[in-house]
Amino acid sequence: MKHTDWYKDAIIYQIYPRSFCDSNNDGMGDIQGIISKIDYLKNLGINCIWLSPIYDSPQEDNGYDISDYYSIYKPFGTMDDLKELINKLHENGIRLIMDLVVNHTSSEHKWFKEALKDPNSKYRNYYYFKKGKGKNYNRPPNNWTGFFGGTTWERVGNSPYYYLHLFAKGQPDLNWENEEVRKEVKNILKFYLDMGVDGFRCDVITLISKKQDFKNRAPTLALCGKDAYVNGPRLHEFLHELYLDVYSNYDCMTVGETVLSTLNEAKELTIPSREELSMVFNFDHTNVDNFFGVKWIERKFNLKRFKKVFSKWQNGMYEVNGWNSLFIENHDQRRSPGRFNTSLDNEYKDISSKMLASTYFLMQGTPFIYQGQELGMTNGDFKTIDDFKDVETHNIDKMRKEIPILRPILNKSLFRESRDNARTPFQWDDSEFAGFSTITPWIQVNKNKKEINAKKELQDENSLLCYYQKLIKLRKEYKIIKTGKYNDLLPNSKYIFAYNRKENNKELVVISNFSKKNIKCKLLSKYKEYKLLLSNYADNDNTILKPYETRILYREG
Ligand code: TEU
Repeated sequence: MKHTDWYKDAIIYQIYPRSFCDSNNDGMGDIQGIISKIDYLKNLGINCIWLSPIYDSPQEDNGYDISDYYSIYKPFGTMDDLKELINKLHENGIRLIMDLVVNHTSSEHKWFKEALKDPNSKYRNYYYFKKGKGKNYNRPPNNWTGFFGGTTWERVGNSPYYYLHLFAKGQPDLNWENEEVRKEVKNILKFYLDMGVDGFRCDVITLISKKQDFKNRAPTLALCGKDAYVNGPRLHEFLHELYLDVYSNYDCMTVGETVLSTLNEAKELTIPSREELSMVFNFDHTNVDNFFGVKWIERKFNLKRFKKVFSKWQNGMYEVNGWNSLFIENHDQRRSPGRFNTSLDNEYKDISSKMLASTYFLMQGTPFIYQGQELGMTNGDFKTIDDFKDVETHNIDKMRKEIPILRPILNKSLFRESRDNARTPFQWDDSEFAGFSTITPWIQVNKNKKEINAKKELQDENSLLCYYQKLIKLRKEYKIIKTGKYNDLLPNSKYIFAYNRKENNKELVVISNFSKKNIKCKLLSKYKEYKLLLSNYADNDNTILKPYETRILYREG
């Protein structure tokens, strides 16, 4: 089978299955729910889905803790449902990529259970078990701290041993040094590719190789030890091995979630000749509004910094024939309305969301839309800590209570940054449970379902949803969006994000006002002869950009 780069024409829609559509009314989304919405997805125009994990799991981290890679979490359905989904999507010209979570398993996975039961079992070496320190081994093997706060080590009963978990306690890290572990991963990949799956979003893939010294590292504010467990020494070797033994035999794509990777590291992961990954998710732009990459520590949004990040990644990848992913939301990020200088005021909410959409969607790379983003869904209306379900939110809340110096910062950011903000039920209509279910869902529905829902937006050609449809059409129609060179036209402007995409005698220009003010913009006269492909205002002035105005312009010849 020829390994092609179809992913460069993909427009990918991320589905978080718990919260998308509940077909059997148990309060939780499921695979049949997704099948029932294929027409909706087709009508939106997307041509690929990334499905967050649906495998069997105790759900400590909503499925990112897998207890059996070869079966489906019952409330989501069965393997037959998955096959039906793949077939029906393919019949409709939509591909499917699955979430591959292989940095860790669940502590309920049979490998881990065997490893605990019998220290001499071969499964012991599937994970990292290390002796604790101190006379009674009552201190962990080292001082590393993890992604959900606190130590990365959990003691096994009263034994001298601890196991490594970079995420929740129920997510022990797999030992990729062990060739048998890599074999298991390849078998999982083949199983799903043979079933017809078109690729994988590879969860925290840059964490799979660890420096083997397991020594203490200099203390840091967060993620102590990251130099030992991020972009480890054998990362490239492992990924290339997966490519050679599996991916190269299928027409599939991979997108790596590469937390904390720099542009140079991302290049090494994606330059086609290196045969590792098709593309990666980088988080530099979502870190513009925080300090040190720690989302809990808020930093005022700054458009110049935001633009600089895009220039760096757009040009950096172009130069090496690499490829970017483009996204502004996912299941770990808060919702975008009100973020990146957009507005939550009724008057400007949709206008500014359209502006943000035009800006990120027409760059070079594969665009992703997270479910509900196309509606302008907002953060949840959580009132107390008990309203939250997310393990990270509760771990951080614990830290907030236990560590007084963190309290002021976390008091401000915990609710705003909780991942549950993006995980509330999809708003299909304005009924009691937003058309997601007929009973109380696993997590509360947003109150604004009356104003923000798919049914309403499908009937209004000026809705955000219809605007996304138009953007998708543009990407399909104008090849320059795939291939043109990116250039920031106003890197020094505090309010305007303007860039072009150029190729031969063709030019596409995007001009966006990231502020609530009318802004005089000299560029407008320069492009006045260009054809206006799309804007979020019906009338456009020759010299002034209205609040949050965006224009997409084009010229050929
Ligand atoms: O996320 C990895 C990751 O880095 C995030 O945990 C991030 O640090 C966190 O969300 C910050 O709030 C992936 C998945 O996307 C996430 O849902 C999982 O919880 C995590 O891996 C563990 O599998």
